[in-house]
Amino acid sequence: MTLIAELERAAAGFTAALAGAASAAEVESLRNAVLGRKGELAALMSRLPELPADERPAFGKAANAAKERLNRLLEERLAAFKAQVDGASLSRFDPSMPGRMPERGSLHPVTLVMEELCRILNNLGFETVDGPEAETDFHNFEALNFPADHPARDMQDTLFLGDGLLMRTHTSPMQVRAMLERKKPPVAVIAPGKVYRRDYDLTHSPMFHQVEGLLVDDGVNLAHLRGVLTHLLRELFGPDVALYFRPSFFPFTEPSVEVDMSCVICRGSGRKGGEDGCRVCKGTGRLEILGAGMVDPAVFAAVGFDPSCTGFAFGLGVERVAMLKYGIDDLRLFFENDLRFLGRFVK
Ligand code: FA5
Repeated sequence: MTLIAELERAAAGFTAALAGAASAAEVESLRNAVLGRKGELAALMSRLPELPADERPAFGKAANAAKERLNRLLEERLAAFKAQVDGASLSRFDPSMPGRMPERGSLHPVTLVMEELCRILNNLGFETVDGPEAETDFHNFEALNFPADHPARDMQDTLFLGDGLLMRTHTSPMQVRAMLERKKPPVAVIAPGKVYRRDYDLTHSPMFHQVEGLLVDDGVNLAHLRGVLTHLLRELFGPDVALYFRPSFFPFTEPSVEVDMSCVICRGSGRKGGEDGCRVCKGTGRLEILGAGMVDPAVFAAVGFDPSCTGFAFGLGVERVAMLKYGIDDLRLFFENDLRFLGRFVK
């Protein structure tokens, strides 16, 4: 029998065996036996030198064509077996089985509160501004009426970077930048961001977040400040929240106030569940929530505004608001990245 006839017989045998194969595994073993490196086809090819030189190209061509055709047939047969298996598993599909839910992420609680604060204040017309976290002494202290030897600098444990730079200790330097940029009133801005102090305990962290607000315009007074803060805190904590202004001191505001609000847990009663002392407000019925005041004329002078301008500023700690809003009593939880804690905020 000629070599080419042997090739045709092998191809016919392979086609018949493929048609009779009962499983994908059988098809795979046929692949090895016929098309594999030591298979029938390879053995025929190795006999090429037996042919006269002028017949070799025709045989080579026929062998390659057969190999291609058989490969295609084999892949078709394998695909048919796979489709059968898929069909069978689909028929076992139980639509009443509970699904496997993908894990869902959420925004960090501090981000959620920060975004809510900004949304409420943006709706009142305050524009959001940004500024550097590594600040100059001028923007963080000097322009805010803290001269170099002012004892009020001791209130904030500053992380100094050298070369006149420091990690900003509050968001107030951004109000200085906003006034310098705008050059004259009106100014209505909020400045959210990270701030840094050498501080660490249950309620203090070395990095935390503040949102600062500033309004400078004709005839701005404490009543406007009270109106804005009342709206802000009621939007955040509910319509029954009461506000209390206590005299305080900040170098950059005069008069300055510390703002308390009625306790969100005991609703200002100081008692909880028949007990005497509410744990959150320690029985006082009030919670300290933010610092504020009328902008000191010295600040206006430092940024080149007319010192007779009028304006108010306020600043609050975002973690503090988030702790009250979500009933969290350890601020460090915010920064431990524990998914059991963060998972509580998935909507
Ligand atoms: C200030 O930082 C002022 N710049 C706020 C201000 C702005 C007053 C404009 C007047 C006008 P104070 O140091 O009190 O103020 O900080 C504000 C809030 O930041 C505090 O009420 C507290 O909620 C929060 N806070 C302070 N230190 C920490 C800390 N280490 N960790 C977490 N929150 C803190």
